[in-house]
Amino acid sequence: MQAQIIGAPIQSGAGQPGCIMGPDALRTAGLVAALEGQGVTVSDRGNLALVEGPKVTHPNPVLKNLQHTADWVRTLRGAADKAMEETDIPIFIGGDHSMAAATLPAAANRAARAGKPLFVLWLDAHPDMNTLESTVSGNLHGCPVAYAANLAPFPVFPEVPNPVDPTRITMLGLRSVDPPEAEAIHATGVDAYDMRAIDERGVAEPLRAFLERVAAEDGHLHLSFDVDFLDPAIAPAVGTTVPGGATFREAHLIMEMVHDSGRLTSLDLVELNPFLDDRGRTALLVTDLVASLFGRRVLDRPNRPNAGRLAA
Ligand code: 4U7
Ligand code: MN
Ligand code: MN
Ligand code: MN
Repeated sequence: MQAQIIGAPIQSGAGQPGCIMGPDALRTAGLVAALEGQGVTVSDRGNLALVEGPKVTHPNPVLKNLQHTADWVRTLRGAADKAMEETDIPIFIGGDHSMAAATLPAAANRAARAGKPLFVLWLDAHPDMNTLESTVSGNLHGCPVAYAANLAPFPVFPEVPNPVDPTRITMLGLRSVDPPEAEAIHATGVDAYDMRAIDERGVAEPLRAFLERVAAEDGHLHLSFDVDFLDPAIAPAVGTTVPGGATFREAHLIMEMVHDSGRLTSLDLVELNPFLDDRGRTALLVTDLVASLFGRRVLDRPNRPNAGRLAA
């Protein structure tokens, strides 16, 4: 299996700086070796360079870094559409979650070309379903799902020829949802499991049902992993920490089950802010989770006495 790594050092969609260092921190933590250790042939394409695009404006004055983020989304969209053609599994390393405004439409384009439905597994404390009108913070990393699913006009971003079907999106880990986002989840039929649902049911049951749907419909599967899905006690390197997140084992189990499904077709690793990390532990944890996602089993894990202290 072949994978391409595409670094997108974008931070203008987030409320605080630092995600620009995300791709390099993931490489430093050993992302390429983790993939190669699972037999993946990796081509690391390095970090993208921003290409400035057409001038965009919007009447909502609260929107932050609109031009810069729009330029990034356009730049990454071009690279993502290309990577989708070239490799089995494009891995987009960020960078803030506004990246998904490029990677989701690109994944949907590839699925449409293949005549398959696209499913999205969204692991995040937040649904990122704000519109350019509903966002209160003005941070565009809170908007990519609304854009990619065509829930509202986003004239500042490129056209979306193949909108993502909201009923084929499963979200796990939600615990910070704005009122317009809650409304959008209900109105569109996104399959959303907040942390209360996970407390009651665990991650395996809803995830198994989702993966069975993907298999039954012979779908493509894009996994968008926002580091704030994890509990901040084990993953401090995020700008938008919300207490009560996924545990170490819940996160690994999800990765192991997605691997076993054999369905993964593209991946985002986003929102890592190394400036806020504690001796690289969050970057190391994410890298470890990627190893599980590509097939490392519990019994194959190196038994490093200090690994638990580092990663958990
Ligand atoms: B992330 C938020 F208000 N909803 O819009 C917003 F809570 O990519 C948070 O999931 C967005 O980290 C978080 O600013 C975006 C806020
Ligand atoms: Mn997010
Ligand atoms: Mn989030
Ligand atoms: Mn975040």
